[in-house]
Amino acid sequence: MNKLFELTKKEADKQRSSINLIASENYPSPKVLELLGSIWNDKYAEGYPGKRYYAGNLLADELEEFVCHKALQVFDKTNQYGVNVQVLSGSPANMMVYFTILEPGDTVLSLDLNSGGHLSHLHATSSLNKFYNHQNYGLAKTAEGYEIDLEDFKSKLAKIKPRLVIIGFSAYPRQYQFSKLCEIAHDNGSLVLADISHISGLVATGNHSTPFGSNDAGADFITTTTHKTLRGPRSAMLFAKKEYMPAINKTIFPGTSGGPHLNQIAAVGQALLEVAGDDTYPDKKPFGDYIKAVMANTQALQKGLESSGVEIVSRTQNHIALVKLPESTDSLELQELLERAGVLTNRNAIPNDMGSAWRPGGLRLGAAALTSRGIDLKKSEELGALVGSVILGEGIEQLKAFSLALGDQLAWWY
Ligand code: DSN
Repeated sequence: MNKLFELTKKEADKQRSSINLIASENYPSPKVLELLGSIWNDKYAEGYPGKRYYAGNLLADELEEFVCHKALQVFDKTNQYGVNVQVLSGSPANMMVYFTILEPGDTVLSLDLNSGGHLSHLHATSSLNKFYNHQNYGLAKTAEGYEIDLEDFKSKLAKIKPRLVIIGFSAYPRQYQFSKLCEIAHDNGSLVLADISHISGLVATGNHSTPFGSNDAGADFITTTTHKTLRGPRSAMLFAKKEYMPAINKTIFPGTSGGPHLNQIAAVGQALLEVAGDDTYPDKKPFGDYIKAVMANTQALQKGLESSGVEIVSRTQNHIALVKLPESTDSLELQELLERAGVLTNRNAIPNDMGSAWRPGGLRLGAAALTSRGIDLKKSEELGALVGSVILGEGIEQLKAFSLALGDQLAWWY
């Protein structure tokens, strides 16, 4: 066995024995992985179905058209959107929107990183800030934690008049009404990009409001990665109102990208078949039931965390539980300690964080991956309580024993 296969085997063993609470990760079906490693990898297909620059793409045309059709069937009930499935991942998908509709000097309004925004939403460190101006809206404290500050959102829109508003988050445990936010932004004359990378599984199953809407109630552009709650391969999709599709397609090819990764497109198609109920994940559960279980398990995890005395930033309404760490905690050391006990998490910034990006003040947890492995409510709550104890400085041996046993018990599909 060469070094690469040796490492892959070790990683598989490690994944199987790990308790994965990273909110942006998941375990796609073996069919998704099979297609990702399939002969679609061998083919170049610059262009779009019906207009390719190399020979031999009739089946590639059929594949891409099929996957686009499935994507629209799963997400768009309005028949107002088109989709491009050639984008390689979430951050490039967002960039394709910027390159399509922004001119140098245009202003973009998005949620700031500490409040749960994403790096690719033109955070201060983004290389794209040399082309565009960037401003943030923020969160307001409510009885449930922190939620989008509608007054701030409205007043920033009125004051800044951004060309583009981004609605979509990386560490935001609450739900929000896309139609309301889209209407406010459109009333102001701004275009809207909804980045549903984290919640696309929830949106697809009606467990979160949708940005696919008619007229002003819908986002103009919608991006999503396909490997988080959607449970597909590492890839992305870019939806846009039909009027913007020719420009979006042109930005992607030939504007910025070469040949699409047909193997990724095929694997995304498999994930969409599973979401639509045309095929199933190995546990045979309908995808809608899976998403409901993810949300219930996240609540159980949060209940366990709270029972240990840990502080929750905002009460979960999705697949994310966000913890405010005690002031004295070094979040990097905590993350490493949990990993040594077999539990994978990621340290994360939280609203009003005084820590650095390397040692922020929060810990983000999610139940999407463990739910794919069949964890139940009781175990999720126990796990939350044990992780909570470790956060507060106790019980590392108990957590280690629990995670070892749980890793053995949970399903493993590969
Ligand atoms: N790591 C992913 C997330 O957590 O949002 C994407 O950057």
